[in-house]
Amino acid sequence: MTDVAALARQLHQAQRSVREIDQPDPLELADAYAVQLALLELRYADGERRTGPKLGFTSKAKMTQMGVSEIIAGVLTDAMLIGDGADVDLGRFIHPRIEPEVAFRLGRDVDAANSIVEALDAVAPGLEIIDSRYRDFRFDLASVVADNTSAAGYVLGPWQSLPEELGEREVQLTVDGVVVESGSTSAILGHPLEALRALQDMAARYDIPLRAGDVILAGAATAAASFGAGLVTAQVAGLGPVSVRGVR
Ligand code: OOG
Ligand code: MG
Repeated sequence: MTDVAALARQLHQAQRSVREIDQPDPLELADAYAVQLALLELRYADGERRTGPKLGFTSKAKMTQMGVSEIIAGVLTDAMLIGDGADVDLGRFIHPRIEPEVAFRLGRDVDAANSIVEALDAVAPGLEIIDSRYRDFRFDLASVVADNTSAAGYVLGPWQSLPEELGEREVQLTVDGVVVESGSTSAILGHPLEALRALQDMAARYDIPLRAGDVILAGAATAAASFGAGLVTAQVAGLGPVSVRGVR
């Protein structure tokens, strides 16, 4: 049986000490979400505040890159937020990767009686820094859920009101001006709003809160790139760019 508290402590320590750990013994998905919750409690006890949920593996590109086949959810905190265009010290991370995201903001609470799509009040281009706490960035579905879906940092471009249509928008990830990944918002479960509907389903199953003001990352449309020194920019057509600079 999984020792939920012990694995949460190990993962928390790995993140804080910037040291990778071995993958845990196989665990059930429900236990993995319990570990994630316990891990977040440790971060809250350190003074961090939850800022919203994030989705993982909502695109084939990501599933194929990591060898998994199911959508997962994690939690963002204020300590993970990095300003648009800011420098970030790569020493904070074990083996960071970076990926383009579409970010949404909730204007009101969502529960079973109302639709998440109707509760949205803004959208922004985003970047997510992921940093598995597991050796060599290798994991199975349950172990990455326990590790809060590799969440390590996120950057938001300017918030803007929701456009009529968000499907089939070109997504590009560039490093020092060179395109390293490209795709389309339609890679995110066919449409980013489908990812949000999937999140609402998961929220019911796993008791995930969806609150006014929450920031939601819908999941990367492309594979992640390794994050080293240099300027990384994500562009989502019509939403504009968002950037972060890795520094050593
Ligand atoms: C897990 C996180 C996946 C996404 O956008 O698909 C994710 C990982 O790849 O380590 O954030
Ligand atoms: Mg992501």
